Amino acid sequence: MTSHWILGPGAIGRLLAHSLSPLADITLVGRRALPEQQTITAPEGEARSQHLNGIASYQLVANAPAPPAFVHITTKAMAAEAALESVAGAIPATTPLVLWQNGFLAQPRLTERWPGPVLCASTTEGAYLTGDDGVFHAGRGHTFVGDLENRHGALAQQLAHQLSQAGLAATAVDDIRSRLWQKLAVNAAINPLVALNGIRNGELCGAAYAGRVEAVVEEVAAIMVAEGIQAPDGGSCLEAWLALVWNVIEKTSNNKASMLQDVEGKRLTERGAILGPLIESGERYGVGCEVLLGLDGELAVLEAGF
Ligand code: KPL
Repeated sequence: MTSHWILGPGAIGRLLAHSLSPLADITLVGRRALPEQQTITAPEGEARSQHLNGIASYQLVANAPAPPAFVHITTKAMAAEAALESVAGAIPATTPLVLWQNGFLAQPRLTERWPGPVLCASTTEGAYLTGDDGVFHAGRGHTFVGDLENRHGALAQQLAHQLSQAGLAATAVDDIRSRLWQKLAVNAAINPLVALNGIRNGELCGAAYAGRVEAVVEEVAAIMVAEGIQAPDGGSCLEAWLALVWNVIEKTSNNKASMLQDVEGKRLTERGAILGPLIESGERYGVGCEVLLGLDGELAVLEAGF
């Protein structure tokens, strides 16, 4: 059986663990041990309980199970490097990593730093925690897997095959960098505005916010041109990015975006991983990013109060 360690037993981590568990040898690694009996509720409503092996990261070096075939890092973007550090002493430096973070912060840093293969996953699976022992698989999506330098296609295929067998539809791709930036563009247009205003995604269509969405997308579209990233439909003009963003807003109109959930829970947001790479790129290429800087500043003020 292929063995997978999953660092960060949040919603995506537990969804992965539950899905892979019947086919693979799973270990959930967190800062603290979770109840071993865990329940997942499927999008259709059916609940299933199973035993998931867990271990706290501080116990790993002394009690490490055999080295895994894959280490998945499913923490928030800003916690990914620390999560890897917490297990690095217990795994060979050739172990493949799989990064599930939003944005584009952890992916280039860990690709540069880790000697072994680093795969990145971009997923539209929806899940949220219902407690210490439960996760709700809110919506089925699709996961794309690849590495930033296109050197590990066979490994990406192997992982995509295993995820698909586990019921998480997945495809290995050779353009994961573009896919991560496309998702980042959408996240940048939606997440800060809904988090700052305490609204559901769909409310961005209203007159109070639509102009601000368009102002963000205008900057993002110009940065994407500088980065050489096309919209998923192949277009690179402002209209293509606007169409993408409005489409996601419509499809997720009732969602409480992840950044809003963080703000409501008084947790640090992923602004550094979502707005950070765009602002850095805008400044590097001399593309205006005043609106993005404004949102980042407003979020920083909000976070300072947590
Ligand atoms: O990915 C999302 C998130 O919440 O982080 C969006 C697309 C904004 C949907 O809510």
